[in-house]
Amino acid sequence: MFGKLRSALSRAVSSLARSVREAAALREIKLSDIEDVMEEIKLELIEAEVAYDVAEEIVERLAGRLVGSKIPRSVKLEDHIRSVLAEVIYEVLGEGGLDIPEEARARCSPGGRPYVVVFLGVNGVGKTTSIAKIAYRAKRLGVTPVLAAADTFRAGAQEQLAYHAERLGVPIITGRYGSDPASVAYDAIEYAKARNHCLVLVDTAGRMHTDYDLMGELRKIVRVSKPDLRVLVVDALTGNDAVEQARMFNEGVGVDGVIITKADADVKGGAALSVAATIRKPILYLGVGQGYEDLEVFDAREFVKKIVWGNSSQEGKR
Ligand SMILES: Nc1nc2c(ncn2[C@@H]2O[C@H](COP(=O)(O)OP(=O)(O)OP(=O)(O)O)[C@@H](O)[C@H]2O)c(=O)[nH]1
Ligand SMILES: [Mg+2]
Repeated sequence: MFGKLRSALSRAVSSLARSVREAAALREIKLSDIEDVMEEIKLELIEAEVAYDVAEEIVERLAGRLVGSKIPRSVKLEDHIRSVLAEVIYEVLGEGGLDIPEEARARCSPGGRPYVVVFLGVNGVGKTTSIAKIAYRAKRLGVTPVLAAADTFRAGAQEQLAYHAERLGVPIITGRYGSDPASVAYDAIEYAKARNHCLVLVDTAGRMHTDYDLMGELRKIVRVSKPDLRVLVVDALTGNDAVEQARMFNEGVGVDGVIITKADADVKGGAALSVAATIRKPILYLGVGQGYEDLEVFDAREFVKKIVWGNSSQEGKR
């Protein structure tokens, strides 16, 4: 995963080390020592599908930290640069988020309102699959979620979610095709309240982020179901388009957290970083395959370690 981003960062460390080695031995680092190499690093990041603005922010923060600094003699130059780079990326990326089933369990109270999560995103990004994975995770934690099949738009969507509900042994509220998706979400919440379920996961129809009618429909679902969390699902493989989607959904409906799917097939790795940095919302999970277990809680520190130091314990498995 993320090989391209990792090698771009690794090259960045080597080039920076080369250009500051002499300067650092004699005096403080000046902007002129690193200007060229900063431009090179920016381009490398963009090639790894880091959004332009985000690449620029990383490079500016990096220069801000290095210019005027003296490298302590006691540390290896490359290691020093690497830890500065890791800090910068961590700042730009932000913290990870919460784990939905854990959160639902923590807030659960008899007779209380269930924890309601609405999933948003364009067609085929993996909304329904991610819901099934979270339902699986919730069940293992002893929380039985109610699924709301509020995609009454795409043929087969109801059956697709019902198939997962049956396999996972969790209740589902469905609706007729063409019926109001907001009412399906509402019914699922009422069902959960009546039977003391702590979590409701609302599936919605995929839509183009440019489709304002459908955006309006999503806003209605959100108004009616008053979710505790609006989760945007984006596909890592769509690269820069994922950033555009994030911006549009965040402005059009509001987004509280993000799931990046298909990270297992993503060699570039820029999307995760760019989406979180652009809308300043936490990444909650990475989708890493098609099975129910293929969902990783996103750990920002671990992610940064993986892409900057490249020695994660997870890495050997892929
Ligand atoms: N490799 C991989 N495939 C995934 C992942 N998440 C979802 N998929 C696949 O992506 C395809 C689309 O997933 P869906 O869950 O149907 O996507 P959706 O967003 O609900 O699609 P619509 O309902 O049409 O908008 C399926 O073939 C999934 O198996 C992932 O993390 N990794
Ligand atoms: Mg779907």
